Amino acid sequence: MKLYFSVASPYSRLMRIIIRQFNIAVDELEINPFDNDSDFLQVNPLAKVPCLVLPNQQALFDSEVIARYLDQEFAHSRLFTAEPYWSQQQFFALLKGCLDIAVQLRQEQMRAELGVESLFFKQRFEQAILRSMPVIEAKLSTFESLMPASKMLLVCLLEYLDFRHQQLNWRQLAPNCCKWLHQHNGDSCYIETQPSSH
Ligand SMILES: N[C@@H](CCC(=O)N[C@@H](CS)C(=O)NCC(=O)O)C(=O)O
Repeated sequence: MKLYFSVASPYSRLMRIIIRQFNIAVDELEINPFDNDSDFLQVNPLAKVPCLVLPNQQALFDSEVIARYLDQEFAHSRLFTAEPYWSQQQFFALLKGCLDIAVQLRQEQMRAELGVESLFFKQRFEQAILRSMPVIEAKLSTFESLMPASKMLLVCLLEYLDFRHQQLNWRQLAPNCCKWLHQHNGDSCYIETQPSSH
């Protein structure tokens, strides 16, 4: 299998954490999705990473589809299983939604570099993240144990906020998430996949 990824992408990071945690044989191919490489566009017309290409050449995207595929094939379907079931699924959706907005906010930074930033959307995205952090903090404490996929995604989210949006100072709004992060981001699969912008 082949994974198209970028080191700055938090969605790609989730894939790379799963791949490491379960020792899945995957060739990781680093790309910049904005380069519009023709081989990449052939497998994912959306031009977004991550994208997994299976041995039969079938391409899988987006990150949640790939994660659920890897879970079923290589992780005994444990990654998305925890009780209470719907609360755990909802929490995953909350984290993913917050990450989507953090990535949109990053795109506003890129637009600012092009001189076409929208203050309205920048503030809207920032406010959504700032509203979500205390909700994530409160919900986190309600689970006896967190669904494994959510644990991985929460590390990806919090460290992406540190990487791209330090000005938001999420630790002030979610001090228990900060403690939680220190207890959960030390494994090699997290350290090896930390975001960078090289
Ligand atoms: N919903 C997609 C989002 C993927 C995504 O937005 N990836 C970003 C990098 S973090 C990307 O490839 N952006 C390129 C673009 O927007 O053209 C997923 O979960 O995989």
